[in-house]
Parts: sequence; C-alpha cells; structure tokens
Amino acid sequence: MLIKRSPNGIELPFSSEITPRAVFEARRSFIRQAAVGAVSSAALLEMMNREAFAQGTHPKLAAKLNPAYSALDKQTAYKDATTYNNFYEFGTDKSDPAQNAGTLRTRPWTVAIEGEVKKPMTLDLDALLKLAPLEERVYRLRCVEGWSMVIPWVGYSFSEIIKKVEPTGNAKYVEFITLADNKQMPGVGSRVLQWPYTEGLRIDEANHPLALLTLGMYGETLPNQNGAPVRMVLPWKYGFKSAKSIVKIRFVKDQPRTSWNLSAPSEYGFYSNVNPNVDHPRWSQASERRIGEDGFLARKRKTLMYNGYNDVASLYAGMDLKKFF
Ligand SMILES: Nc1nc2c(c(=O)[nH]1)N[C@H]1C(S)=C(S)[C@@H](COP(=O)(O)O)O[C@H]1N2
Ligand SMILES: [Mo]
Repeated sequence: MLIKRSPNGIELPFSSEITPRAVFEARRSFIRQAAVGAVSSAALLEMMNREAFAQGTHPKLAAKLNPAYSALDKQTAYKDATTYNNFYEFGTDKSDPAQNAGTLRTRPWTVAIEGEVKKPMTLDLDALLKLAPLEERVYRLRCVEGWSMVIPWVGYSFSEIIKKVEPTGNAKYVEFITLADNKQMPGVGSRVLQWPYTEGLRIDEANHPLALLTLGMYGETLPNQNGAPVRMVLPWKYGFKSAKSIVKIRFVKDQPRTSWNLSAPSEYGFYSNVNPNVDHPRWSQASERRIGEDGFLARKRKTLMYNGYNDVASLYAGMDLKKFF
C-alpha cells in the first residue's frame, strides 16, 4: 500500500478515499503499466493526484490562488467534499444533500441586498461573478460536530459587497437569508430548524478579509450540495455559520436571530468561533477528525483556536469567549 505523509506527520493510507469505478479501473490499468515500467512512478503519482481533484460536470471558474489566505494542509478529496455534507434543506443525513440537491435550480438566481445601506441592490449571478476578481483560497472548515475538511474555495472577500452597497451608520450586523422552497428542497418540510436557514455576523466580522463570498470550489462553480450558486465561507467559525444558497443579505441595527441559535440557544451561540477551550454542552471541542484521514492509523487532530486563523483575534479583544460562544 502506498503510504503518504500528511502535514502533521501522521502516516495515512493514501487509498482510503472512496473511488468511483471508472477511475478505479483506469488507475488499475495504469498501475499495471507502471509495474512493467511503461510509465514512470512520477507520472503515476501525478495521475493519482489529479484523481483526488477530479473535475466534475460543473463549469470552470478561473481564479488566482491567494497564497496569503491559503492553508498548506492536504486538500480534501473532491469526492469526500461533495458527498459528506450538512445541508438540512435536503435532509439530515450526510449523504442526503448529494442525493437530493439535484432538484435545486440555481439559474436564474438573484441576491437582494437591503436594509441599512445607501445603495440597496439586487444582483444576479453574472453581476456577482463580475463584482470583484475571483480568488482561490484553500480554507479549513471545521464543523461543530467535530470533523473538518480542507477545500479550495473560489470567491472574493465579502468586504467587496460592503463597499458596493455603502452601509449607513446604523448597520451593526449582517443577516444572511437562504432559499427555503419546499418544491425544490424536500427537507424544508421538516421541523428540525426554522426556515429559511438564517445566519448573521457583526459588521466588523463580515468586513474581515477572510470572510469569503463563495461562488465555486476546486476551480468550478459550486455543486448544489455545497451551497450553489452562492454561499459564505467563514473559516474561523463553526461550519454552520457559513450559510449556503443565499438569496438575501440584510444590513441591520440589531443582532439577528439565527436558525441554530433559535433551535438550541444553549448549544449554538451567535458568535460560534472555533474554540477548543469551550466545549459544546454535549461533547468536547478539543479535537477533530479530518475527513479522508479516517483510516485506522489516523489520529484525531487538536482543534486550534479560531481554527488556526489568529488574524481574527482582534475582533474579539476584551470579550469573554465563554459567555459569547
Ligand atoms: N442553508 C444551509 N447552509 C448551511 C447548512 C444548512 O443546513 N443549510 N449547514 C451548515 C453546516 S452545519 C456546515 S458544517 C456547512 C457544510 O458545508 P459543506 O457541505 O460545503 O462542507 O454548511 C453550513 N451551511
Ligand atoms: Mo456543521
């Protein structure tokens, strides 16, 4: 078995990822050729690397890598990132979104931006794609459930939107409201959460350059199950703050209610910064499982304060993070 060394030094089996049959057969024939010396081992490694980032059926999105905002961790396989999802509008099992989100219509799509802004506007997808240069940013995303992934997202800082709509002095928070259409989303009939799925940020958090308005991943537009056509990615916060399939953005005076906080206020606070020192009432947040490293040799990783994004620490200076969890 090929053994690959991960960035934290843990040895892991390279072939632990789920492999589609066609790719598996191609690889097997390739490995057979490699064994008889028909192809070099460098070419074999390159081929296997390409497989981990297999392009799907989505349109390509050209974006320049932003190395200053990119993690060097081994990237999660495309297959894992698109088949192990939380998107309750399509069901509560990790495999439900990949199975059910095919019914989501992502064009035409508009995002209404309103509230305490001088220039309210409704942007369609083409306008969003053109609003600022697209960047690729490899972010860690840590779910509150104790697992994490490393994904090359495509988008630009949400601050570009803020600049464009010119918030008034009353805009203290930003509310993200997502699509809730029971004709397209079978899970919206269930009462696990209050719909539409709503999230929020303080305006200075939304203005932090790490806050990414996201239109793609792995060099392509977003798969439906990952929040097509537009979502937020906030790498220093638990995954549920990163709302998928956004249709409305409201600049507001008062701290908005959020879906997870409404459903279990003692478990999910407004801030929800990744914090290994503040346990969830029902489990520890001290460590995490990196998806794709679940072979029996894999150890859990230590969860880092702010998920390792210490740039954001000044946003919370002087705050009691046990109280404002
Ligand atoms: N609209 C909506 N957005 C959502 C969710 C959801 O259920 N509905 N789940 C959240 C949770 S819990 C996580 S961990 C991330 C997962 O994003 P990913 O599937 O792209 O990894 O999306 C978040 N955004
Ligand atoms: Mo999550």
